Order: sequence, then structure tokens, then C-alpha cells
Amino acid sequence: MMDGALAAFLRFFRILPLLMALAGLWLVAAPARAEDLHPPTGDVVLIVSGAIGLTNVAGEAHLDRAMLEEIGLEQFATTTLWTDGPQVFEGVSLHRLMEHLRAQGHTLRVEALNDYEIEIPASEVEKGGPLLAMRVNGVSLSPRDKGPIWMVFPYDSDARFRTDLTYARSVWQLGRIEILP
Ligand SMILES: Nc1nc2c(c(=O)[nH]1)N[C@H]1C(S)=C(S)[C@@H](COP(=O)(O)O)O[C@H]1N2
Ligand SMILES: [Mo]
Repeated sequence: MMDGALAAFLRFFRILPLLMALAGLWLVAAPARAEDLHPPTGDVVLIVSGAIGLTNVAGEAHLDRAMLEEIGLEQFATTTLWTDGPQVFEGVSLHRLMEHLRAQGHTLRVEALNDYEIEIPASEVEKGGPLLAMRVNGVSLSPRDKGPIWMVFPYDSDARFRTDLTYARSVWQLGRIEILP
């Protein structure tokens, strides 16, 4: 009896370094995962859900303005059907956002705050294509003026952006993108 207890005690000490190594690994790995996409601190302006590799809230990516700006701002000037004269749009490239969140799907369902929604094939989310604009001519877009996010295309740069399909994809008051497989 005594021998058995002693043997078990000694066995525990033999695997103790392994247990400590595993605990150490967990301590290092757990915070690193949490840092991949930190929780939003400001108002959430965009929720991305579905087939993405980075999430922070309930299996979705909840993004505030600062988080979108951290991904990288881009801008271009173009005229649009809905504005007078050339406008400078500034925001995050949809292509870049999809890369950042490690999106895997083939279709994006883009949803506005007002129930409008439309699907876009992932293959058409190209560099130099759709921009999630947060500012026009340096001024933040408010919800009453097509904000907080307006998906615009560089309409002036190529005739393929001046089609009814692209106009229909120019979703304003954009609030959510679901990545479908
Ligand atoms: N939020 C939102 N974005 C939208 C729409 C809409 O109803 N709501 N309509 C889309 C469609 S179908 C087109 S053709 C263009 C142009 O809409 P307009 O003719 O009302 O200017 O905006 C697109 N973006
Ligand atoms: Mo439309």
C-alpha cells in the first residue's frame, strides 16, 4: 500500500516538468490568440460574420472606426450618380478587409441598416475595386448622409464600374457583411 502511494507520488514528479511546460504554452498561446482581433472600444460601425478567420464577439468581427482605420485607409476621387462633381472618398478597401479577417467564402452578402441587401461574388472584390468609405472630402459620413459606411467603386476609372449591377452594389448605410461559403 505504502509502496503504491510512493510510486504514484514519484510518477507525478516525473511528469511535473511536462505539466509545467503545457501550462507555460497555454499562458503564451492564450493571450496571443486574443490579440488577433481585440474587442471594440468605440461604437461598432461594421459587423462581419460567416466564413472568417478572425473574430472578437460571438464568433463575429465587430469593428469600430479606429479598428477599420488601423487596417489601413485608402482614398480615391470620383464622381457618382448620387453626388455633384468629383468627391474624395476615404475608407478601407473591401479586398484588404477580407484579407485582414482571413475571409474564406465565395459570396459576400452586404446588408444596409435599412434592410437593403445584395450579394457580391468574392472574385469581384478586387484591389482597386470597392471601398468602404467612412469619409467624403474629409468629413465623416453620418447615417443620415449615407453613413457610417458607404460602399463606393471608382466609377470614373473604368466603364465596368458604371453598370447597373455596380450601382446596385453601392450600398449606403452599410452595417453588416456576411461571408457565405
Ligand atoms: N442602403 C441602401 N443602399 C442602396 C440601395 C438601397 O435601397 N439602400 N439601393 C441600391 C440600388 S438597387 C441602386 S441602383 C443604387 C441607386 O439607388 P437610387 O436610384 O435610389 O439612387 O443604390 C443602391 N444602394
Ligand atoms: Mo438598382
